[in-house]
Amino acid sequence: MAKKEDISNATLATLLVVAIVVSVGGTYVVLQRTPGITGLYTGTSQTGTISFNEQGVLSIRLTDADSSFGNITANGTGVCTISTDQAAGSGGVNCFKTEGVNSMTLNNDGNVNASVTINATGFSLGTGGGQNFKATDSTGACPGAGTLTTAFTGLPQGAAAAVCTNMYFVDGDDDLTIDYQLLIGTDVLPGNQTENVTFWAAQV
Ligand SMILES: [Ca+2]
Repeated sequence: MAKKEDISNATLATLLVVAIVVSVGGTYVVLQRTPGITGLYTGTSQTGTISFNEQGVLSIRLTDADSSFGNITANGTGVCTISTDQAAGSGGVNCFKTEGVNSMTLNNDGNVNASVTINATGFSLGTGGGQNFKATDSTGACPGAGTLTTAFTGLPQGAAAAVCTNMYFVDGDDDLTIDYQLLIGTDVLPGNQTENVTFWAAQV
């Protein structure tokens, strides 16, 4: 009987250890799987964030990049003054041209307003010669007093001159009409001349 009791005690001891291990382990697993076990609730609303960063694009384009005067015929009695906003055969002083109204159109196709300037490579225009430009805003692309060069102004070969200090980009309000005026001296020899004109944009 004594031997039988010893075996029973050992068995009971082993079962007790196994029971303790199972109990502690089970409690640990339950604690790991139970959300909000701390008892701190978050309430009935939660606030997160959504974000983005709009990228500014500065871009202008000439949707009409040609302002040919065509053939100019001077009477030789004084400086020829003529411009691209005049009809063929009329409006010139001491000269006329074969090309009708032939302006350029500048468009702001970016998504930021731009300060626009202009310069050119230059013609050989003789004694008393020179060239001018002007901008016309027919779409609301350059609102605000003093921001648009509306009268013929010297077209420089060096430092660019202001066209519009705050040109809008919104579609439908983003076009400027550009015209040019030439003053051609009587000592200019016959022949074809071409120059490049460049518009420059800076973000405002
Ligand atoms: Ca044109």
